[in-house]
Amino acid sequence: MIEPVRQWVRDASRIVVLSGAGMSAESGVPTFRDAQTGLWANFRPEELATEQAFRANPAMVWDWYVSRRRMIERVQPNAGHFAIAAFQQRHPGRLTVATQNVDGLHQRAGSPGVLALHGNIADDRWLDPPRACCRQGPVLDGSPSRCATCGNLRRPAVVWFGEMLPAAELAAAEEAAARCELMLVVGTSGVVYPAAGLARSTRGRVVVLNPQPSELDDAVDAVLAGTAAALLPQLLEE
Ligand code: BV8
Repeated sequence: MIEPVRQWVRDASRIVVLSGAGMSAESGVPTFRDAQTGLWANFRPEELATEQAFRANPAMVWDWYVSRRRMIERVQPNAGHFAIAAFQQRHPGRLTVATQNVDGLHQRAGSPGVLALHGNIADDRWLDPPRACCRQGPVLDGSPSRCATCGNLRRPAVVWFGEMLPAAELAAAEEAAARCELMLVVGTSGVVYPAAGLARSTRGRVVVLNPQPSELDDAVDAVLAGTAAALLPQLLEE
């Protein structure tokens, strides 16, 4: 099945890659379907990645992000990330990356203009709108820093469940999806919206790259059962 898809890549003047956690699995980043470990083993990501969870237990949720940040600092982009970036270098403006991932690995592989739909785990922001007094205090391990005057907390600059996606990135991704001839949906269970909805709203052909079945398989033109690091070099390298 890979040969027709290679031809679709050659024929497409506009391509979108919509990536999820499986894109980074071969870099050693656990996916969201993978069981949480340690202190968080009893929680589902949907329960931890929320404002409510953070307000209820800032230290526990903050610790989860600190441990994920430390793990992401130790990993590298994989052959799938590099195949996408190399294609973008060879064909400027022809391939757009819209990612659900917060690990920054597409950017570290050299992809330009990555649409980070769910933010970036390496960045922080204020939990409540910052006041004139809000100055970032010391980041003490185990708890988020807070403004010494008003107690405003620092939080990871990611999109939590129940929060709106960044409007500019989402609009750009919707525009790219509407205009592309081909969308490669790589390493996502297709469960989380509105990101997964991009695969259903595009006018182009849609191809899923995933070793397992996904929620999107019923609505796409082809499913390539395989991994990101194995399939993307085959599809994108001339
Ligand atoms: C929103 C950042 C509007 C945080 C993430 C009630 C109220 C409000 C909203 C909702 C609601 N009920 C439902 C919703 C919508 C909700 C949603 O979709 N929930 C799901 C669980 C049903 N969405 C939202 O809340 C979004 N916002 O709707 O706002 C709104 C606002 C206010 C009020 C009303 C409406 C925000 C969603 C963003 C959440 N943040 N991340 C953090 O990282 O901590 S999402 C997070 O989970 C990831 O970023 C990722 O997007 C998602 C996990 O999905 P995947 O990427 O697919 O990963 P997964 O592990 O599931 O799958 C991995 C896949 O890879 C598997 O298929 C596997 O087979 C495959 N794989 C494995 N190895 C490989 C591989 N593939 C290729 N190669 C390999 N080697």
